[in-house]
Amino acid sequence: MTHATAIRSSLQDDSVAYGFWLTLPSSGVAKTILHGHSGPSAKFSWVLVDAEHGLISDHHYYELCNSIGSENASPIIRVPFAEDWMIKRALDAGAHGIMTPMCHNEVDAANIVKYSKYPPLGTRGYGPMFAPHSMPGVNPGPEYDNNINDGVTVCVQIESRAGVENVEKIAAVPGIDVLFIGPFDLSKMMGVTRGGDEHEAAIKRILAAAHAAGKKAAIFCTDGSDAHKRVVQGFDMVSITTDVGVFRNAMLAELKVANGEATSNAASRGGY
Ligand code: 3PY
Ligand code: MG
Repeated sequence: MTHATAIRSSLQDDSVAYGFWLTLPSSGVAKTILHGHSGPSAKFSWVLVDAEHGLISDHHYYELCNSIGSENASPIIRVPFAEDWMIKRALDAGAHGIMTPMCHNEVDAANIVKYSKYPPLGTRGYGPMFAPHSMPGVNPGPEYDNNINDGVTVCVQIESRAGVENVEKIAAVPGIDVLFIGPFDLSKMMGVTRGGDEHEAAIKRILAAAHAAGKKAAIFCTDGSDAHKRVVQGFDMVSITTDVGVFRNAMLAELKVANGEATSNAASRGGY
């Protein structure tokens, strides 16, 4: 039996898996967004805990994973680099999935799978004393140990010209679950305009390669309309936006209203 994490269930259902980027090391921020959904019929099934570019590091992982897991969403930790010890630390703290930046070829991809799985499939070292705490209903011991190789969601970022050129071979690597596009690095690494023809052609190639190999395709989006466009295009998993992006935009929009430069179109609020 595979652990039915929120992200795994959502991807298996063939429904779109919506998530957002957490760059601040704050359970309060994560839970404020996740807790008690009222409004949209869709819900967030995952949160990307960004230890590559966010202000999050190793010692924040455990608390963040538990807070996110307690809201029936999956913490996916983006480690700073695809190294075995970084992936091990993320999984041992309770990540339901890992994401690695800059997967350039099938050798990178095979190593990432190897670091994410216990023997005989891989080389993950053993010591999951804390890992099941973020997985409601999963007991420590054999229940976690015997199922986590299949339960962990392995996401690799395709965000370089080499990654695109090798994407069919990357997608074919057993144990890779999700090809996750980083559109900003992709444009910079390819030396092309973000949103231009070459960039969009690369994105389409990654999407097609993932699906041809029976894998899932995901992409980082800047806002809801960007995400909607990608859902219509056929992406299985989209990150809507980032915590700090939303805070800044919303705060500046309210400042404009207060200053008389704009009229509010947000729902009026009666409290904090
Ligand atoms: C990119 O766009 O490069 C990303 O990795 C998204 O954070
Ligand atoms: Mg990137």
